[in-house]
Amino acid sequence: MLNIVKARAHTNIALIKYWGKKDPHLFIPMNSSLSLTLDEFYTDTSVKWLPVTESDVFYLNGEKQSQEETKKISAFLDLFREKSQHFSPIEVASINFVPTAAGLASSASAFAALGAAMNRLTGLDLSEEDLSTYIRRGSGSATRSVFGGFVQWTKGNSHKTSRAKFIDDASWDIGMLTLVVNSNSKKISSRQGMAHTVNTSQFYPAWVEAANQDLIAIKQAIAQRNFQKLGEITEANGMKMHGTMLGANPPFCYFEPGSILAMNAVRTLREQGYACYFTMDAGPNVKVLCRKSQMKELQTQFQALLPDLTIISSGVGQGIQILE
Ligand code: 2P0
Repeated sequence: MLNIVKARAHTNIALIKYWGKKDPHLFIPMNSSLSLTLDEFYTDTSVKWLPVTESDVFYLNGEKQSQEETKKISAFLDLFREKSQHFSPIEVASINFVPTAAGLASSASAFAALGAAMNRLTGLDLSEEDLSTYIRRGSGSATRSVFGGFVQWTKGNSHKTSRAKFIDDASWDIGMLTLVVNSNSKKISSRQGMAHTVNTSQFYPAWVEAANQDLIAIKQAIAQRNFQKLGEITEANGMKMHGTMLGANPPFCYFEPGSILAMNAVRTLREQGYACYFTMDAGPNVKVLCRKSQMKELQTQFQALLPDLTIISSGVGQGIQILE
């Protein structure tokens, strides 16, 4: 058996959002989602067996993490230890490669990289789809980071059936700009936000229905390589997700003034003929789906309209990789 393994996973941005859990313990979502994997943001994680007399240790960006943080990681490692029946403690060392001030949380790439490394270390060698069912239990969005390009997370109804599926390699002139409105960490975590929405939002049932329809439509757009349709569905789906939060009790909102300005800038540039569409996650930053070939020019245009914002461009990322 190997003693040390290092793996890489890229983050992903949902075009059809995951927002709400049916089973919080198993991370079974209320609706299926679909994402684009990005090459600019990723996590490298190595895992190493430790002697049985020691306990799990977790280093993030070179710093040893607290017992509380390590406990969360240990619970995830246990899934792999139980499945493989190898119960030794493990040292986890992760480095997040997210451009400074990107303001992007990285639980997707983090759990995907850790899961990929554990899959190899324990000798389980599960297929990527099967591995995604374990990765899901670290963080829902991580399920989709198993593959590159466009990826679906099929909601399923059990540990085995809630899994990632590769849809398309997105090699048809696709890119994404991140307009960094605020790089501080968010006040309401996605986990809290989605639970509060499921429990209290009058709009929630309509969201689930809309997400199901949007998923079918976006897959058609991808199959037809219809960028305009892809963008329109992405933009509308993101806003419907944010609408559910305005219908929660009490309501809450991730938009900041700068988010509205950034979305308006997308509309302005679209009116000028650029193919660009926005989406937002559980934070104030605005992500812009665009043509890779227009990304440089668009970045200049956005910077002129929004001079104070940091703008990061990214191409399409690949799926999990074993590095050594
Ligand atoms: C998504 N988000 O589909 C949605 C859209 C944020 C908004 O998945 O509780 O960190 O770990 O499953 O995956 C962020 O939530 O939540 C997220 P958990 P996660 O990308």
